Amino acid sequence: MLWFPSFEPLNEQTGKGGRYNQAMKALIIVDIQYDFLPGGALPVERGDEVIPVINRIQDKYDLVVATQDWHPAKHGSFASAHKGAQLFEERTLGGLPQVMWPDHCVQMTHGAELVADLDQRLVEVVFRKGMDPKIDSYSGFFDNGRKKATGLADYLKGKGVEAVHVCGLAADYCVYYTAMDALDLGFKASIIEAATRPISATGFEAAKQEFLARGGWVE
Ligand code: VGL
Ligand code: ZN
Repeated sequence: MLWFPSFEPLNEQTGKGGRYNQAMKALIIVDIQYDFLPGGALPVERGDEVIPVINRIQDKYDLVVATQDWHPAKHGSFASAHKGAQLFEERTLGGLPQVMWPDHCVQMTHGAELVADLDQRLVEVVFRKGMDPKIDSYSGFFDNGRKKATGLADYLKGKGVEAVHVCGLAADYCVYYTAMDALDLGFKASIIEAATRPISATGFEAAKQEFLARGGWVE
């Protein structure tokens, strides 16, 4: 007979057995890269302050993963790739609304590297995003058109993760979109406010309301 550990009955006393993977909670550390820190190409005000906070909380999770914005030069989200575009104005890219960002997180540049002060000892996998020049990718799960998955959802589900806690930069873009997609994918999801900073404070206030209304929590 084919024996598989997931068929072991759950022992209520020890908590052992039962499903192959017990309910797990994961920390997702979003885009802690030099370009998002003060002095970087797309700086988030006081973005550096989240790093010691993130380092302190990592060991409270069963699993820690990170994301990395990883654009080719001349990525379609860069204002420099569009004739006459102003920084931060809204245009379109492949039929989707697109903010015209300064060049940032260009592959193999210092600005794209994960910050050395981030303790990576517990980070099991780094999921890269934003490689396709024709579409931006705020969420760690999918590109903005949801055409391609990064593999993060399958990875987390394969590990038995039920709840994700999202931190990092920037609160109103990649953190928010990652947390919203997590809810859509059936995870419980929170945003850790002390461990994130926004590009726009008002943008993040609106994002938080959307996230709470969708069933997320802010801790
Ligand atoms: C991000 C804008 C453009 C982020 C990435 O990490 O929040 N924001 N690319
Ligand atoms: Zn980007």
